[in-house]
Amino acid sequence: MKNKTALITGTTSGIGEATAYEFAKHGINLVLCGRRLKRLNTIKKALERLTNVHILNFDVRNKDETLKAIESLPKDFKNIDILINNAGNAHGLDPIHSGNTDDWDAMMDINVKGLLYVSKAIIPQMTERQSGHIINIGSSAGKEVYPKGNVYCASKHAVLAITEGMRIDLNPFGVKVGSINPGLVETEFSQVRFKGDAIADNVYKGFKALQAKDIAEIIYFAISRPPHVNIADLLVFPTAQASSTIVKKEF
Ligand code: NDP
Ligand code: 8X3
Repeated sequence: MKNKTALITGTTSGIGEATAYEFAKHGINLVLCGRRLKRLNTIKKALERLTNVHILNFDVRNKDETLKAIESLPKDFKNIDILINNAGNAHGLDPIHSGNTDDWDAMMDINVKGLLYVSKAIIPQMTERQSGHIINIGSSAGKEVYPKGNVYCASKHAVLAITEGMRIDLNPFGVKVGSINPGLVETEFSQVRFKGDAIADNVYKGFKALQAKDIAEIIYFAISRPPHVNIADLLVFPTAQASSTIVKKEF
């Protein structure tokens, strides 16, 4: 994996940040992305002891900003071997009849369109070189719709459809495409979903949720398989979780 370069979106917290740490341990050159520049700088400083790190500070909702940021990569970071499309989040948990349209826009713009913009900026160099690996972070919510999950679940179902589409279209070029689909992972996800409301603190109480590092290790496993092996689609739950709505809690 040494001498490979990975671009990971959403590296300022949670799964993306843990994946950056995991990749750095294995000497993978990193392009860290996110909106919170201060955090990007802190993580860069920590990881530079292990590998080469470059920061791209952009909002995936902004198409021009996204394309320009990726276009601006310096020579040493320009060839992206591994793309981890991780940036994303849920906004709100409301029944469809009282959902907030700004929340809907945010989820579709970030989770679906943002992922497409980043991919659009990077895929041509992979097809040109006839190599590359793209992993899209979907969700158990992309396989199963749960009450009040409506638009978030739709956005993650879209991620899975896009992953399949990419795998089919990029097959002739030898580019690997797969998705990793976690259940409940204890990150800033619920703080964002509930906009800082105290309800977010209860989401991971009473059971051992997945940790960001658990998913980061699985992502590293996926990208470090031999050339003929592609992990196309992986669903990962904490042991306490059986489906989106069945979680064994012990209080
Ligand atoms: P976090 O909230 O901890 O991390 C989300 C990351 O996405 C942050 O680094 C954030 O960076 C980035 N991000 C959000 N919006 C934007 C934007 N507009 N432009 C650029 N970057 C953005 O959550 P997780 O680590 O849990 O989430 C990572 C992925 O995993 C998401 O796609 C999520 O849907 C998925 N997932 C999470 C699960 C969970 O239970 N936690 C389970 C299944 C899937 P910044 O704010 O600095 O821009
Ligand atoms: C995150 C998992 O169940 O909170 O995608 O939607 S869930």
